[in-house]
Amino acid sequence: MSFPKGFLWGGAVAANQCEGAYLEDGKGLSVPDMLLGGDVNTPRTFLPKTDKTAFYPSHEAIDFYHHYAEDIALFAEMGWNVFRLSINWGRIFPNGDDETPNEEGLAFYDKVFDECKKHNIEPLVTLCHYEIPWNIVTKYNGFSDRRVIDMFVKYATTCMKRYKDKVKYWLTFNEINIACMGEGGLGDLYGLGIMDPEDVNSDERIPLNKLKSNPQKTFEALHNQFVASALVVTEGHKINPDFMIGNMIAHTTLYPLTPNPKDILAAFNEDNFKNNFCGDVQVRGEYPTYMFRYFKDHGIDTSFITEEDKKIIKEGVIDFYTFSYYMSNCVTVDENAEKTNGNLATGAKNPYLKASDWGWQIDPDGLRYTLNILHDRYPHTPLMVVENGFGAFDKVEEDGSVHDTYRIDYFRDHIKAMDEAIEDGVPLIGYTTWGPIDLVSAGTGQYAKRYGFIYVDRHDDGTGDFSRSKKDSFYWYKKVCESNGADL
Ligand code: P53
Repeated sequence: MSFPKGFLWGGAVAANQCEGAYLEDGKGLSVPDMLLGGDVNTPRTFLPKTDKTAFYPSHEAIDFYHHYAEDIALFAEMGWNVFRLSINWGRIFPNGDDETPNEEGLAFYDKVFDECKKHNIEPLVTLCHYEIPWNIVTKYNGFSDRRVIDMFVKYATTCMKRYKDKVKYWLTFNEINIACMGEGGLGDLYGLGIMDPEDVNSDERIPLNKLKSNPQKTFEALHNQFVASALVVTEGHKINPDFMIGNMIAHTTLYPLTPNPKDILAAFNEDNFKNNFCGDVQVRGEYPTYMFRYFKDHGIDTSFITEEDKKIIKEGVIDFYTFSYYMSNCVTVDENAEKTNGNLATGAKNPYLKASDWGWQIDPDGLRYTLNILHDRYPHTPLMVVENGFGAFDKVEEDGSVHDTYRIDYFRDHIKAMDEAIEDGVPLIGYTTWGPIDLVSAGTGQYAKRYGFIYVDRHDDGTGDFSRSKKDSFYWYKKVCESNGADL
């Protein structure tokens, strides 16, 4: 067993997927509040005019807003020393462009962080986990407008000043590379808050993968996020030099499907674009050369990368690199190869791996491999796995128990893989599992895709009383945290 003393063990959630209370205490609408649910075969849809008869899962989510004390007490019972959560931008600046912050929103997170402190749990705060205020989408077309950089920096520094003695670990944008992953405008909307005006004003329900997309705008907006993220790193260190400020990348590990050199090259290029590009900018402080080839091939005008912005990006490199890891996929030039159906992260099917009911291929060895290649790529940067988990249908027994051995198996194998990676010399500082408590799925909007150690009585038809109960995995993860990863 090689987990160092002080290793961070905990879980991760996002405000929009757990808080609910979507208009309470002055909160404004944010992107997820406009989305209906789907399932593994049905994409989520955007419904512009709030329809009272439709079911928007984020509006109540799991009502963490009113259950936070109870939930954090359960986390503490598991022996956590870290809790990753996001601040919902729209609670602090309801329209994104407000002059002054909303005190009630700020007060809510004071209470949450105080509760963490009471239990000796260190908060790890994501400043933007898809929660771009809806007004920023409709009025500015998201991050494609440079004025939104200042809005984000103002929001982030407001939080950093307010919580400077309560929060040490910060992440700027969740899965900043989602813009490079989605089909159609899905990544644009979630990650960048971009939406074509025609789609914004539509009366029809639009499946997320059918939203219009304009790659030139996508890359300009992503660039603006790099600038915003770098400015927040620089400003954050002025607010408190002890802050550890990181990035966050959705890492779907990619392998060539065959030894055909064309597959090797295709996998290499796709890996660079999807997994490495954003991290390279945020860790190395400059655009990698392979992206200029990409931009040229795709007719992207790169004049938005100005000398001044380059300086900002160089100065604002992150302190630690964090990523989500759920699965791996294969890449091939063979168009007839069988595909997985893992929304946002589709690829060729790997004949050696099993998949979840949502088509996400289970690959713990891929985590050891990924940690090693990341360390090799960024040798001086500490790494943290801030999402990893298994979405599954759970069955509640008559006595209320949930025997989720499949989830325990998934975690055990991935924790062993991290152990091996540390043994390999990887500077891994912590691990937060995704969805330690059941919550709304980002990809499908379902409650039925459950990730938790804690079961929440809430269902896709809107029924349930939000009560919490412990699954078998709860007791198992408690052992893991309390033994610093020795007792698996
Ligand atoms: P859900 C796709 C691929 C990898 C990570 O996802 C992803 C996605 C988006 O679906 O997102 C992260 O809920 C994200 C979380 C999300 C989690 O993965 O679709 O940061 O917000 O809930 C799991 O099963």
